Amino acid sequence: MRTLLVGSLLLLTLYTAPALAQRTVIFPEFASGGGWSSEFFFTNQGLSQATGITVSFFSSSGGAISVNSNIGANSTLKFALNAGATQLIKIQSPDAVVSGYAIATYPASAPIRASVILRCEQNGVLYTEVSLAQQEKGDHFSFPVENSGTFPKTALALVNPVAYNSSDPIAQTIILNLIKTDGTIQSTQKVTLQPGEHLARYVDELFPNAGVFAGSMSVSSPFGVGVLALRQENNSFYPIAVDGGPVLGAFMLSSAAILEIEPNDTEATAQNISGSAVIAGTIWRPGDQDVYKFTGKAGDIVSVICTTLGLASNLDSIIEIWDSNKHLIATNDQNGLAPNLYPQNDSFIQTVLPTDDAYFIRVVDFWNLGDPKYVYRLHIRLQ
Ligand SMILES: [Ca+2]
Ligand SMILES: [Ca+2]
Repeated sequence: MRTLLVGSLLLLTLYTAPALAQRTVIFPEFASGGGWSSEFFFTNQGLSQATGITVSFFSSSGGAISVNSNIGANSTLKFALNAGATQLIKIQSPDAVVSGYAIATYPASAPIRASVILRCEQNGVLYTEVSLAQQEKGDHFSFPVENSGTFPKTALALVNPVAYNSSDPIAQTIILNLIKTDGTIQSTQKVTLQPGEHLARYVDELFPNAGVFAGSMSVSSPFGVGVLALRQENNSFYPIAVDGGPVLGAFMLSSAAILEIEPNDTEATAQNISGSAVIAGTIWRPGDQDVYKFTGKAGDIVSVICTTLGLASNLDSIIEIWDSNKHLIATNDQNGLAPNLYPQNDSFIQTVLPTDDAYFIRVVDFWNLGDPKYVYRLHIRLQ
């Protein structure tokens, strides 16, 4: 359904934002100095020249870092790539250690891929050489975690890039869940990052009670973050594949579904929900909206899954959470699971409530369509 209509959506996008459309990707970690070096490779996979490509470097606090490179010294390096061409950017090592993250921007239509090789050498001995691919913007991520108290250790880096929210830089509270091998949640942590901030920690620093652990970590943010995971053995680091999707099963509820009650299309007619609940609803006509109201406290975590799994539904959901002042807290269209592999039309939000307030969850169809077959289950989990 989405695939059939992508052409018209693309035309709409081009019409509303014709010339300046850009794609932003992130490298959640880079380092140079003190034996560390970083080499970036940008390749134009397309058939025409791409101009105005930028890569910018930031410290852990989000300030611009000027780097010395083979194509010049600056905090933002700009270049063009002919079709098929590769640009190598080698950050030349200063004496002091410089670390942080990098953001690259490409013309939206240019198929450019990039990776960075982080290398650490001490007294002629190579300890670490890690190749990391560029990361696309996403709200949800997950990756495997192992913690033993000694080695191997899992480390992660999180970034709240200003470039993702350039019109209105905001602090973001990121939710980290340690999920056991049986699919249940061992523990949950909240990490707030100021605009531009970068944080690198071992898993057992973020979860001091992790103990001997094997499983996965699910990461959720309201407006997109950068996430990197590394495995450390003694002095060496190895990359861990970070998937651009959450672990959903841990947040499904098994309680009996409550039936949706229409009319519920506005805040005034919203259906009240107390505590965690599963709702059986339907976007029963084109333009239908279903609004649910709950009371939350500052710091509460709310997880919402809108799923059509097993329902033979045509719904392509979008879900949103609003506060009582009509301020959008979080929104999700596709849940981030790998495209072309899994049903992509379901939605997932996991977010921290900012204040004590009445909140509204709104369910709509992406295409503004609807009929009695547009059924869904809404799993609302408050903790
Ligand atoms: Ca409905
Ligand atoms: Ca409705």
